[in-house]
Amino acid sequence: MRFRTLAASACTLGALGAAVAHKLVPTAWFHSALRKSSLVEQSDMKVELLPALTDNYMYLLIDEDTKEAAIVDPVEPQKVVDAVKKHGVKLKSVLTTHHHWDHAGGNEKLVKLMPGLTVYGGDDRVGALTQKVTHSNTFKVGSLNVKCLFTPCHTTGHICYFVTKENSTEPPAVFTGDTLFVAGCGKFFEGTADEMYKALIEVLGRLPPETRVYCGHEYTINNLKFARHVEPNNEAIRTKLAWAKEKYDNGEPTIPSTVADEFTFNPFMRVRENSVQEHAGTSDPIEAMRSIRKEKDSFRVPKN
Ligand SMILES: N[C@@H](CCC(=O)N[C@@H](CS)C(=O)NCC(=O)O)C(=O)O
Ligand SMILES: [Zn+2]
Ligand SMILES: [Zn+2]
Repeated sequence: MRFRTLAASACTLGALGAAVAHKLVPTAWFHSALRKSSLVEQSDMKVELLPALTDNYMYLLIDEDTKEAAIVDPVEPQKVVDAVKKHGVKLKSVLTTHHHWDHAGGNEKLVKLMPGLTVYGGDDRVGALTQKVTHSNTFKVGSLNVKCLFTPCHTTGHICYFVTKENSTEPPAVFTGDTLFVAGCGKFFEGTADEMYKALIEVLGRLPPETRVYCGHEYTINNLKFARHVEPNNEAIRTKLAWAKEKYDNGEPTIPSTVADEFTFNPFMRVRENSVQEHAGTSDPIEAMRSIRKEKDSFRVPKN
């Protein structure tokens, strides 16, 4: 059983080859098997982080007032059904960030397991879509307000979901899929540096600074190693990297972060800073965005 899992994982390493695989895969396998779920509890909303696949996250969002819930990117539907049962909540909706299989690939199975769900998304390629949304559309999850933020670039139909509770003193939440990661951003598969600049700086960057950021993947350590390469003298990056390694070693998530924190260590959120622009060899923030994304696409992540 164990051997088969390792063999399958090795295939996905492609060009790295079998020699490297036999050293790397057991560690990665060990960690992905041990990834813990975790619960962020506020009096207005709860968010349960549900690890899925190798490094994806699904998020169960619970409105404490009504016990109604939504699930973000339910790629492993059975885990969602189990979590819904465990919390004793009424699952009403699916919030799909984008159509890629590692995010939307469980939608069809989930609606079969739990008929009647509203499936939100911003792209006709999203499986089982019932409610197509675009920028500034709003809807409710129980008493929580959800606002759709259109952030095209990783894909042309990418949506982030911003969640608030009226009159609450607690921080809002944003589910950012493959647009904003902790210390990184998604690849520009279907868009441009200009679009990612708008998404990160003008849309997500203008949310309240305390907003908790729940992203689509656990990429934090690799992202911070690239961030350190861009800004070797940024102490916030080094501190966050040491913290993230400790979390990883305990099988714990590095999520959520906050919008304010992202501005201190995420190079893609820092393209207006001199240090990032100097590294990119430009004084234009959009050119800097283009340059560091291109560089990260072929960045060889160091061991330490
Ligand atoms: N570099 C990724 C490879 C997988 C990948 O391409 N992921 C997509 C999202 S499914 C992405 O946009 N990654 C952002 C990045 O590599 O900086 C990893 O660390 O495993
Ligand atoms: Zn994606
Ligand atoms: Zn993804």
